[in-house]
Amino acid sequence: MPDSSPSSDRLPTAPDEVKIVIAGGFGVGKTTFVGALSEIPPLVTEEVLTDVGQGTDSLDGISDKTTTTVAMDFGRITFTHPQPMILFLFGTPGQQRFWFMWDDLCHGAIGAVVLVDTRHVEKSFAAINYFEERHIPFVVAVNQFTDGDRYGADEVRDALEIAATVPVLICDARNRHSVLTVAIALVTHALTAATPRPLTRHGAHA
Ligand SMILES: Nc1nc2c(ncn2[C@@H]2O[C@H](COP(=O)(O)OP(=O)(O)O)[C@@H](O)[C@H]2O)c(=O)[nH]1
Ligand SMILES: [Mg+2]
Repeated sequence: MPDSSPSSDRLPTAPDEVKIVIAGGFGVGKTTFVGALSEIPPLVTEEVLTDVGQGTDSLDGISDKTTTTVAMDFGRITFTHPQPMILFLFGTPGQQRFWFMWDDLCHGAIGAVVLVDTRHVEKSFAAINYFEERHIPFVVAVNQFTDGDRYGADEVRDALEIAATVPVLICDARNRHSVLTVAIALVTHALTAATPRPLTRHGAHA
């Protein structure tokens, strides 16, 4: 039977099991990203948006959004080539009021994808700060919403003052090939960056 698992010749030597975090502001496409990439039905802890979030969760530009992630999204993808590796995907809850969970979610992760919504790039600024401050490797994935302004990678890099060493990619969170490319870019970036130091339980480096 042909091997249908994703493959890439670009993956550097990696541990058998790798955890990555999918982060970014509210409504940038994190749940969509995990769902497009996961080989198992993603565990999604979505709740229907209610009045409780009114005034807190800005639906500006995402008025058709009816659910929100209250704990996390979880997915998994298995690589067999160039070596066996299981990638565990953890999507963060986007709303500021759930940020107390981020340190736990990021514990043991080799790095993060920060998704950026082209219509509201500023929504992902706090996520970028979070990973920068903790020296956790990350890549930025610009999610091109069809009805949004078409920001290019350079414009997003300038707008969010992203360091030249951080890869910025264009992606479509609904497209499996596209999100796979982003995930591989993150693993490559994280494993080729300076040897990461182990994280303490609180996300700070030991
Ligand atoms: N046009 C377009 N819509 C998207 C894209 N990614 C996500 N969406 C939609 O944007 C909305 C918010 O996505 P969601 O994954 O729930 O965002 P989250 O809050 O970051 O988890 C949903 O209605 C998605 O279907 C994309 O790349 N293009
Ligand atoms: Mg979500």
